Amino acid sequence: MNVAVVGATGAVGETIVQVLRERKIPVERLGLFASRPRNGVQETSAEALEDYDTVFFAGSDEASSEFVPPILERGGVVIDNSSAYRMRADIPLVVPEINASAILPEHRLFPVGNCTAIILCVALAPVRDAAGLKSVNVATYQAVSGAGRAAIDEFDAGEGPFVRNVVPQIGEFGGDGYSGEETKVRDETRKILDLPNLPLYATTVRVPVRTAHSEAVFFETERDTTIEELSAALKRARGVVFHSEGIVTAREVEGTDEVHVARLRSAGDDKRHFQMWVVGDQLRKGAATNAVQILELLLARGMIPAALDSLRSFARPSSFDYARQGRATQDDIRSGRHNIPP
Ligand code: 2RA
Repeated sequence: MNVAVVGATGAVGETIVQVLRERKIPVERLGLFASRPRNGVQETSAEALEDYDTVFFAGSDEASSEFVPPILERGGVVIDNSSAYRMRADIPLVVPEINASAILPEHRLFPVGNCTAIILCVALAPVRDAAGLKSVNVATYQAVSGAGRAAIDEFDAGEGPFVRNVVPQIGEFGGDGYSGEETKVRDETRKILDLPNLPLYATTVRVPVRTAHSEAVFFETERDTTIEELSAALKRARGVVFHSEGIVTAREVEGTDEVHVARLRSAGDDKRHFQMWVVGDQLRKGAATNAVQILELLLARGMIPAALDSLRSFARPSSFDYARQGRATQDDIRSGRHNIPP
């Protein structure tokens, strides 16, 4: 299987390359592309991408809009971290822990959701399943690396708008007063959780943290529930690390693939209002790891024909995480559960 990464010099693109290696994805040839060529990274062009079966995009919406269609026309598979295709009704927005079943055999294009929305959804899906979700209010504390490589470099140099600051605007404001990020979080969370009418209000804020997004989440359930029931659901949930005591902070979760939930508590006496603190590395689970998990699902389902030969010659025990865990079933592999640490 030949794999290309477009936007390979960006924060997400670099992390995709790292996660592909870590998870031992059977890649025969890895092509790195960016808008400008440099040290082993080629300039992106439709012709250059013709040699690749599977292409990850981690660049601008414009790059995805231009280069994705020709890849799909020739039968290639695209996993796209831009927002260009996320809200198309005919295209699933997959978070493997939550909605792997949304993938159909004919699908070739897989957008990866907004990082803040993915982290939020991994924490909210167990709540939805345990007691239903009636409404959500979230305030975010988003890392500078979510704004891209240039913002990180500026921040590391002690410069730019995020040093000694808290900035309550991510993206442009719309006519309703919500920022682009807030609108994405609302719309994509509804799509991923399959709750199209969920009342969800976000305030998204950039804070002087290098990596990992934190989210203060207030939610109302459909049914009466308890801290015990919700704790049990979160403990069981794939991809969640539940902290029944203490706190968890952004710096501690840098470089990890799980979404951490702490400070679950009641917000009233009616058994339907609760709050929790949610933290996740947005470059990994919020972007690169989610993208690579989608590829793992496609490989396990035989949806990347060019990969079958390399998979056959690939040493089975090391090819997927399930072997490392040594306890996944075929069903786990098909549904993607094998990729999620216990
Ligand atoms: C951010 N959610 O943090 C976005 C990712 N680009 O700005």
